[in-house]
Amino acid sequence: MGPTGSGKSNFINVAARRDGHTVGHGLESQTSDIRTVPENSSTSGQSVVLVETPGFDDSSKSDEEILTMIADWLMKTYKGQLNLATIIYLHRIVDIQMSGSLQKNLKMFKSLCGQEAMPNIVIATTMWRRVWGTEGEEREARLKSKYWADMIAQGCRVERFQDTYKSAWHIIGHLKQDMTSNEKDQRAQGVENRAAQLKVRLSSSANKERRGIVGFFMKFFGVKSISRVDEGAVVSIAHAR
Ligand SMILES: Nc1nc2c(ncn2[C@@H]2O[C@H](COP(=O)(O)OP(=O)(O)O)[C@@H](O)[C@H]2O)c(=O)[nH]1
Ligand SMILES: [Mg+2]
Repeated sequence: MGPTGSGKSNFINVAARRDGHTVGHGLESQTSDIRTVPENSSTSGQSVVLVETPGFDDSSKSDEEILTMIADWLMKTYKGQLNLATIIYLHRIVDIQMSGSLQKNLKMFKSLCGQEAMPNIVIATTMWRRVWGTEGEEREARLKSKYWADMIAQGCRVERFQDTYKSAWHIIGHLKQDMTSNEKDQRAQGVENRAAQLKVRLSSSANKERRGIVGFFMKFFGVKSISRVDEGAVVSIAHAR
């Protein structure tokens, strides 16, 4: 998981020894924007499925659609035969600031996975070849102490992706024992509850944003009050000018 451009496709291509041209390989599937690639673990030979989910900044979909997609996938996986071994969250070390969009991605990711999943989570930083001197290390230290501290305290690992097959499998790590079906049920239930809460939060912040736009138009057109405000009203005031 991770924002668009954080290197998710690249990570999977390196871990599965695919170059860009073999995407769409017979065994791969890409349904509803979730890409799955079957592969064998480099260490144990166990069969593994590498999964790429879209980031919360996909311009073709709303946050709510992406949330639903990822939550449904997580629930289905917890309830199914697969064992969700490692969740990797990618972050580009070249990013100078934690922009609003990066913060939102991280917040949604944390809130959706929940505290109990933290020991299975690895934050992996990408694009180390594009930073110079101690720039990357300093940025990593700041991220660890400011934005990732709570996750680290809850058992999440932080690693650097060095763009190699070996590094990818080091990050994926030793595959954990299967969870009991009871644990899996609890995880699925947790995801369902948290996704529902997040949807409420998303829709209330969308409403706040809408009120913000209405307020802006009222000020702009010198309107003191509007008794019934909806998006249509704002559009017609805008057109009347
Ligand atoms: N140098 C470098 N480039 C990367 C790395 N990961 C991704 N890229 C490049 O960054 C761009 C976006 O990566 P991509 O894997 O498509 O990101 P996604 O949107 O998260 O799937 C592509 O042009 C990649 O070639 C990395 O670890 N190092
Ligand atoms: Mg991608």
